[in-house]
Amino acid sequence: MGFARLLSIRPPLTLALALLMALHVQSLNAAQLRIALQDADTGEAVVDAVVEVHIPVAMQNGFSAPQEFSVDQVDKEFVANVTVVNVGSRVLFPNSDDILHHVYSFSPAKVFELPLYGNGRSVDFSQIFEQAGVVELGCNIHDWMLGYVYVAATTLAVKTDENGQATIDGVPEGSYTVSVWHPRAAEDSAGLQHSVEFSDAQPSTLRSALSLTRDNRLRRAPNVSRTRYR
Ligand SMILES: [Cu+2]
Repeated sequence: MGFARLLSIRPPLTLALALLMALHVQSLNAAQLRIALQDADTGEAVVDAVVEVHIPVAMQNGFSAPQEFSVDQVDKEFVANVTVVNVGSRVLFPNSDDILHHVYSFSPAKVFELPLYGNGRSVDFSQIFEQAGVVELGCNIHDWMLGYVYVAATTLAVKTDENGQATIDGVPEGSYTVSVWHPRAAEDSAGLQHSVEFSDAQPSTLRSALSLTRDNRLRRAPNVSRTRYR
């Protein structure tokens, strides 16, 4: 076997090795979180809870690309009731009803107002959410309309489904705080904050029970005087 032949097979080998190493590094960096939440009192699944993995700011590159979301208004309700977005994302607030709505928020993370508008309005009804936090949505016309935009620091946030379950993929290996938020979670509820170890060796699991207050989305009689500040 000549030296020339050895040289000729070297470049492809090097390339294959580089690809293998790249794949290996990627798999080392990716861990999964499996979430299951239940009501501490009833044992029922907790739907629309938001779970966020808090990675250090220095690691947030690659988890922060702004996206576009939509919170519709259907039958005088916000759909979805809870929407998870990451910082910098744009949220559209279309109106699918044949009546006017007047969307607003007084939450510190995003104060805004979209004065009376109807279906098919051509004026921009989008907002950009630059600050992490929970933004409570209301409508000046229909006081019971209540919705939430949860603005997460990164894309490592998700809301639980009808089974109280959710999955977050692509979490960097390490140990991070994982927070749980729900519109009806009692402030002193156990289970709102966890420290979770992430490794690509096996998925991490978060099974937790939340104490919830009673549903505050009660419809009010139309003649009850309204307050913008609830
Ligand atoms: Cu309305």
